[in-house]
Amino acid sequence: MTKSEEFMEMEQRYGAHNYHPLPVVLNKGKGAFVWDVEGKRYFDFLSAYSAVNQGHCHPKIIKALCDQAQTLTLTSRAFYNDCLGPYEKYVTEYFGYDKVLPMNTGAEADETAMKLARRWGYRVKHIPENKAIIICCEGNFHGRTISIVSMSVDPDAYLDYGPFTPGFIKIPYNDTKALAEVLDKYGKDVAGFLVEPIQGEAGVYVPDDGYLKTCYDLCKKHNVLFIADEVQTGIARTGKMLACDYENVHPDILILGKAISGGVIPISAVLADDEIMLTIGPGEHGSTYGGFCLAGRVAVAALQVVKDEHLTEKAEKLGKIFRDEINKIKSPMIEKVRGKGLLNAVIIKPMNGKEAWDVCLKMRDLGLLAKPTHKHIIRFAPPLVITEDELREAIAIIKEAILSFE
Ligand code: IF1
Repeated sequence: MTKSEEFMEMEQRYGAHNYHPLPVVLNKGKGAFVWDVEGKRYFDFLSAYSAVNQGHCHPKIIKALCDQAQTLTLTSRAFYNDCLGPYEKYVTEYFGYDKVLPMNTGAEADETAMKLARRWGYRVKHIPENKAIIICCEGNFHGRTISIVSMSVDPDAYLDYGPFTPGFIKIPYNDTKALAEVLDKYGKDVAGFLVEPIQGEAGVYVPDDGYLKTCYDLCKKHNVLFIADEVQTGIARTGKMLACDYENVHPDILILGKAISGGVIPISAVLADDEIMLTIGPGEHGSTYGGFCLAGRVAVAALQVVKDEHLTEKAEKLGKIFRDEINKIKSPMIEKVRGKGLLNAVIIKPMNGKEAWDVCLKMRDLGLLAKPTHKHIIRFAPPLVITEDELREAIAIIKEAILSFE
């Protein structure tokens, strides 16, 4: 039995079976690369679902982690510390909001945003008690808690997890008419509209130009909060600091996660101005590790790397090269390429009994890791620190893998 097989068998035996990983066992990461336990190097084209935008084990982020870890890791929010205030100042100025509510995972941040929207709905908009509605989009992915899967239309996400949280109206994504109709009918009881600027899990579904701005304007017309889940699209991934920046939309509530820590520790954040944020008072929400010392130091370092290394501009430039080059590959397997910046996906048309999973296995053999989402869509999202030469080398691997099935 190889070392890889040993580790895979251990996970099978002792771990819950809530994932179906690609058969590869990693034990090292640096920049755009990861290595398996047999020492083979791979391009990482998933970046832990856009958490590792700054590249694996970025020295400046790791230094911030190690320095703080040897000093003070966690005080809880029962006391003040010298990390949280500086982080809160940094991140609110970075994105242009009055305040931040620090949490740990993206799902917790989405839950926090929904609680804030409901609180604002009752205490500022004066929606009748327990009548607040949040509008969400079909095809969404906001995490895996019971309230979040109550918004899902994906049976894998919600089946046999009921009963579900009430108060959600689902509308088709990329459909401003549907939003307008729901707001005309229920607007007075609607607290917020929760949307991903690009739907990641749905297969990097990029909405029409103007979609976000039109939705934002409809929300303003009906005194409804525009809530952007930028957990996956944020932090330079799409070629702008936030995907909402493409349409100059400033969300009323901004949800961040993943790359806010550069893939080092779980950090998420909910940003909003005082009218919304101060509807939650002491003892009314929180988390043991939310905004803890390590998070404060790591997040500042990780966000500074994004600016210092111009990762937004890089993602924009390299994303165009990626889509142009993939579109040049002449293969009936490539049905469509879509994305923005370095958040892209290729829709694979099965051929000769081979499908997206087989393409991913072949790419693995050739030294590149990516994984299908929804069977026929392969997401390609390398760390934003990848160089143009490395990107072109990776594209050559993708091309060789796809053409190998002809
Ligand atoms: C897994 C998907 C992606 C997210 C958006 C909130 C969250 C996520 C837009 C929750 C998390 C992760 C979860 C991860 C796989 C990955 C994923 F396939 F699950 F759907 F990226 F598309 N909002 N997405 O994308 O953040 O609680 O996970 O920190 O394995 O579940 P989280």
